Amino acid sequence: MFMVENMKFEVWLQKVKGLCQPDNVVVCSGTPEEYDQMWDLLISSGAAKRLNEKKRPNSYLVRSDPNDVARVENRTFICSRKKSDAGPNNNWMSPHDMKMKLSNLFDGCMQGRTMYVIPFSMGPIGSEIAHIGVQITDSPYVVASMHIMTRVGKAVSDQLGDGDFVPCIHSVGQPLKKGEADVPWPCNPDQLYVAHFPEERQILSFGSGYGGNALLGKKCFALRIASSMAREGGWLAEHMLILKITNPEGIVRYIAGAFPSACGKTNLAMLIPTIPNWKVETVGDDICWMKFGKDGRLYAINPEAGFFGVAPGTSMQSNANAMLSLGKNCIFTNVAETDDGDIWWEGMTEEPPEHLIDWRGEHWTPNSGRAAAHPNARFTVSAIQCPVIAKEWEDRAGVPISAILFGGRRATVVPIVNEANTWNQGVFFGSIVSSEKTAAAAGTIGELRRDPMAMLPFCGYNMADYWQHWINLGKESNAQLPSVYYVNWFRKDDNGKFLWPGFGENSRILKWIFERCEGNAEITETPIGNLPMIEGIDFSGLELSDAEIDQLLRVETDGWLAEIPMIEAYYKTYLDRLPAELSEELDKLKNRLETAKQATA
Ligand code: O2Y
Ligand code: MN
Repeated sequence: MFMVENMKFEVWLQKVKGLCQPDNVVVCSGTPEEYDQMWDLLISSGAAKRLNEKKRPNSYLVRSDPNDVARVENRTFICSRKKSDAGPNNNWMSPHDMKMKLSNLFDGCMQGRTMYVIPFSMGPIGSEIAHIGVQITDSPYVVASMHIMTRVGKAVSDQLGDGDFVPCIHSVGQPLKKGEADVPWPCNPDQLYVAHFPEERQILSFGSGYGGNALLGKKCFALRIASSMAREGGWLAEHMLILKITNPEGIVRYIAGAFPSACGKTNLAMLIPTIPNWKVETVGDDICWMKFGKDGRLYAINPEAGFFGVAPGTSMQSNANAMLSLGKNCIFTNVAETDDGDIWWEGMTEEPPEHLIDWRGEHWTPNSGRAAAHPNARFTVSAIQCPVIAKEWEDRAGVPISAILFGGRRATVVPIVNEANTWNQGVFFGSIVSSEKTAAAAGTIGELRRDPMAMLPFCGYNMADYWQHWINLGKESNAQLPSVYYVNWFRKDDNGKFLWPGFGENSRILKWIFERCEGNAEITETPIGNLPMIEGIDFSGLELSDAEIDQLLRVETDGWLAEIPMIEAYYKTYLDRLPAELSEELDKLKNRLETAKQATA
């Protein structure tokens, strides 16, 4: 049996074992043999199927329970001692009440099952930016997924030594009585809790085996708990991709970017530039931890080791590098299965196959009138399989960040790119990130959802305190902070047609940002921030009229003035915790817009 020699680990393990009462305990070694054993178990339980070896070597299709298909925000809790410390952005329960509830639920919850104990590193082992966690779980699917999404194995236990780690306890919440037959995907959605204890840095998750609810290194640790650790330690744990950009002269810059869901974050992270001789490579697609280096710059690591991407909509057109990553050694969850033992999802090909087995395991044809893959179907793949993974992606020192992008999905008002004049204005940009709702629910299309820094579901404490933390970092004496940009790829014309082609063409905007960082691009100062000069962006070869370019780069004074009361109302939800610096930024914006309006009246 694999051993971990750590006092805190030993004491905790015995306590959890006594509570959960598993039939067996396995401390995971992270070896390929262990990975294969998990799949043998998942195949024999009926949860997984090995795909056609010739088409998709060493890859598996998993079907979850139809009631356990996504992160469940309304069952996700921040259990800080004070409710106000969790903030209006989080569900809250007191640590005492949550522990009472969960100790009842965890009592005997692993009977008839094996308890797996997974020491894992978030970030390159030995990096000063990385941190270690240990996840206990009764799900072999979670073990296999953690092998891909995090670093698991002896090197992690060696690094841990007698040091500290974030304890993460997970159970699918379905014990087995003696002789009771298991179901393919055990779960307990009626008793689902994903609970975070930021003050004691602990995660307890019960009832779901899926994604962000169950792979506790990802959203739970790397964002919710880490954001709270980062506040204490003077660093940043962010919901950001990390890009490496190389210009034709070979100069390299790194950019981080936060975007709410459905804004093409993974596509941007793996973008193929359309402008000649520029190169874009991936460091991370979802999470970014940044700590100050001795030179005062922010150095970033991707704490994850894999991608857990949304499958539907991913194609050779939208994200060729993601598709090329998926040739082998993958897990596909809730996608459809083709007749030749491969996988398919909506958007993968222009024409759907004539027959499929859908994500629920039922026969499907194009006339079935329902999606073949679940809209939140996922691929899980090691980052190393991405053809454009940057060689620095595992650098222990991290990569120095030159620019931070914030962006949302906005059909109107917001220009394609806008540079903050100061750090505080950049924090203001992040605090007002918003996307139009794309859900078809009546009356919600076009309605704005504020998602500050794309962290609304992931900030482990009061969002207003989080903004204050960002502002305070700007006051660090030797800080050499990145410049901040707000981008909007989703501007539409008056007929509702997207003005900007997006995808690889976004490289034109990245080029301008890169050149700004190099000090080689001019700006126009405007009431909303610094906009590019028209000639500063390479629009060559795009079918864009002068009027359309003007619309992409215009300051819509009236539209912005109409935003002010909406931002004020949003800020009011944070009461007196709102940083004074953000109220000041809002006032200054309002004044500049009013002055501009009067000047043109
Ligand atoms: O539904 C889930 O559990 C996955 S959520 C997710 C997965 C990968 C990257 N980002 C997200 C997200 O919700 O931001
Ligand atoms: Mn995400």
